[in-house]
Parts: sequence; C-alpha cells; structure tokens
Amino acid sequence: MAIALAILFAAVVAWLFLKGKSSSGELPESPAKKPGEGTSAVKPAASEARPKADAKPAEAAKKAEAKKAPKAEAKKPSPADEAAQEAPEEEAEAPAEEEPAAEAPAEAEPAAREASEEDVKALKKGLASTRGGFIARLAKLFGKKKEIDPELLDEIQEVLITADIGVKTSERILERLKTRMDNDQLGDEDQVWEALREEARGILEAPGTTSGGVYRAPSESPGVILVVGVNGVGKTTTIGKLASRFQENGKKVILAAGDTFRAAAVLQLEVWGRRVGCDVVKGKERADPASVIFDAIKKAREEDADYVIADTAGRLHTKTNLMEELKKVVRSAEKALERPVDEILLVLDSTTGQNAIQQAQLFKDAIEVSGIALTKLDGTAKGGVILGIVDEHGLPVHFVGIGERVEDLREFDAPSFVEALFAKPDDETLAA
Ligand SMILES: Nc1nc2c(ncn2[C@@H]2O[C@H](COP(=O)(O)OP(=O)(O)OP(=O)(O)O)[C@@H](O)[C@H]2O)c(=O)[nH]1
Ligand SMILES: [Mg+2]
Repeated sequence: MAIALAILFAAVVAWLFLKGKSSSGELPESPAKKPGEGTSAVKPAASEARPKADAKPAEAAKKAEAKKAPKAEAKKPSPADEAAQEAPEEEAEAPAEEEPAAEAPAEAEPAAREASEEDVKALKKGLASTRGGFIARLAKLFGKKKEIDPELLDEIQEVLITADIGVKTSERILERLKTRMDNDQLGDEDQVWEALREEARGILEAPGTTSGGVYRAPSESPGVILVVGVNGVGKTTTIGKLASRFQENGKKVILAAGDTFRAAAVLQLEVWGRRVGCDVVKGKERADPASVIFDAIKKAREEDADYVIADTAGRLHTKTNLMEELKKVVRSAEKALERPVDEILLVLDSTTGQNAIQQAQLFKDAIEVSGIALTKLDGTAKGGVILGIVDEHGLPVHFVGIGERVEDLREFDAPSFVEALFAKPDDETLAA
C-alpha cells in the first residue's frame, strides 16, 4: 500500500512538473510550431511595409520587392494562414506597387528635357563658327548704331547676302523686316533679333521640317531610303550614323552598297555595317547599282527588315550620264518595292555654301528629292546656307551633321536650331 501511495505521489509530482514547464513557453522549439513561425514572419512584413508608404516610392517599391520572396515562402505551409494574411498584405503592398507607376512619368519628363537641352548644347557647339561669322557681324552692326532705320536694314541685308543665305532669301527676309519697321514693330535691337529669329523659324518650319523626317514609320516594311549627293559630302558617313540610330531603336537595317564605282566605297560601307551590326548587300565591282539596290530590297523583304538604306556614288552634277543612272536606281527600287521609295535623302555639305543651293536644284530636276541632310556644320561659318536651301527649294531638312562621330547626326528641329544659331554671347559658356 505504502509502495502504491509512493508511486501515485511520484506520478502526481511528475505531472505537476511537466505542466509547469509547458505553460512557461519553453517548448516552441517543437517542429510543429513552424507554421506559426511563418505567420509571424509575414506579419512584421506587413507592419513594416506600412510606414514605408511615407518613404520615397522607389525605396518602398524596392523594399516591398525584397519582402515578397520571404513572404511567399512563409505562406507555403498553411493555406489558412495565407488567407488570413492576404488582406493586410494587400493593404501594405498597395502603396508600394502603385506609387512607382505614378513616379514613372516624373522620371520620363526630365529625360526628355535633358535630351532637348543636350541637343541644343551640341548644336550650339556645332554652330559656333557660323555664329562667329554672320551672327557676330550682325551684333557688330548693333554695337555701332543704336537707331533702327532703313540704313541699318540695308546693312543687315549685306551681312545676310555675304553669309551664304543667298540673295533671294536675304531679300525676302529684308522685305519682311521693312514691313515690321513700318508697323513700328522694330523699336530696338532686341526686337530686330527677335524678328530675325522668327523669320528663320518661319523659313525652316515651312516645309514641315519638324515633323520627324525619315523617322516617320514607313508606309510598309522595308522603308527604303536612297541617299544621294555629290562626291565627299558625307553620304556614306550619314548612312552609318542613320543605321546606328535605327538599330538602337530596335529596327533591323540592311545597307545597300550602291556606290559601285569605287571598291573603297563598298569597303567603307562594310566597315559601318560591322560597326553598327547590320548586313551589307553588295555587287561585283562596277556592278549595276540599280541591281544592287534591287537585291537589297529583295533580301530585306525575305528577312523582314525594317529599313534599306542605299548608298549611291558621288555624282558630279555636271555629268548628265550619272544623273541618268540615278534615275535608273530610283526606278529599280520602285520596281522591287511596287511603290515609291520612302525617302530620297539629298546630302549637302554646308562648307560648300551657295554651291549647295545649286546642287539641290540639279538633283531636284533629276529625281524626287524628299529631304535634306546638311553635313559638316561644325567648323564652317557658312551654316546660314540652310536658310537659302530650304527657302529656295521648299525641301525639309531632316538631319544635320555636326561632327564625324556616330552621335553627331542630329534629327533636325527648327526651334532648337534657331535657338542655337542665334545664341547670345552670354550663352557661349553653355556651349563650351
Ligand atoms: N566634320 C564633319 N565631317 C563630316 C561630317 N559628315 C561627314 N564628314 C566627313 O566627310 C568626309 C567624307 O565623308 P563620306 O561619308 O565618305 O562622303 P561621301 O559623300 O560618301 O563621299 P564619296 O563616297 O566619295 O562620294 C569623311 O571624312 C567624313 O568623316 C560632319 O557632319 N562633320
Ligand atoms: Mg561614299
């Protein structure tokens, strides 16, 4: 009996001891508690995310992202826990997910502004010599004379004519300045500068130069751009720069080596092709350029390319047979395409001044030039020729070349160009 009582007593003591241990919380090490552990891991995540709604959206988004993986892991063991935690999690995540989206346009805007500021800055630099030429001479006129009178207007006209703007265009600008003066709109120097800016913008915007040029989507793929111009104006270089731009924008480009007169010309295009990462279609030496371009268009169709950019030989506008051949190239391209080519881009070298205006006339007489790329504006004082070209021929400028590097081809934008051309000396530091 005593033994039985002792056993009973020992059992009661042991039960009391075990009970005490379990209520003191010393058993959570049990694997059975793991789901509970997961749940508690989710909760801090939710409660941590809430204060982050006040923090910068990008940071909140990053941290919320970082939380997502552990959260998913924690949920796995217990669907019940998952359901229980869903509402608070959504609440906590909502600000983090929505705010970055709201932030996106804010980021895009400065980028767009930067691009245009950068463009104007590069243009200012590129147009420094032109500005140092006729713009500086105009500024000198105002330095000598404060009064705005017919005599000053005559002097302005003289400067414009000698600045390669061309006689006709200079006369037209002067006529309009006189009308402004008669209407008492040219009271002081600032008003004359503003009037000159407006005239320049008016001329350059007239043929739709700001519409995006050859960047407009071609009516059908492949878009075909024939690049023409006399020797050495920068055709092949412009093609390389253009191809680089298109490829960067995710377009597939095929180059056509239509300058078959010189082996070096094909090689030069092939170097660009390798550099930019696009195929070059070429023919045998002295091959018919029309057939090379025909083949390139065929290949572009088969391979679903977006653009064919065709080089042509540097045509001397005095050699009529070469112009005839150019007409043949256009016909051949149109035959392959079964529609007109998208762009006949005439490359003109600004350093040739007035000669560029005459070249444009000869090319226009032979083929349907649709736009201009004006190269080598860097390092020439003759940049004013752009006004004469556009005014006399009504052709839009699509691109300007302001250097030899691949990024030195700029899509033409009349307001930025005029801003850069007429930049005041105070702005020069910006361009440096
Ligand atoms: N400074 C400057 N040089 C340029 C520009 N565009 C082209 N060039 C240079 O002008 C020279 C002639 O360029 P090309 O592209 O070979 O000219 P092209 O019209 O193809 O010449 P041909 O094939 O001989 O008819 C090269 O040295 C180019 O680097 C520009 O915008 N600025
Ligand atoms: Mg060439």
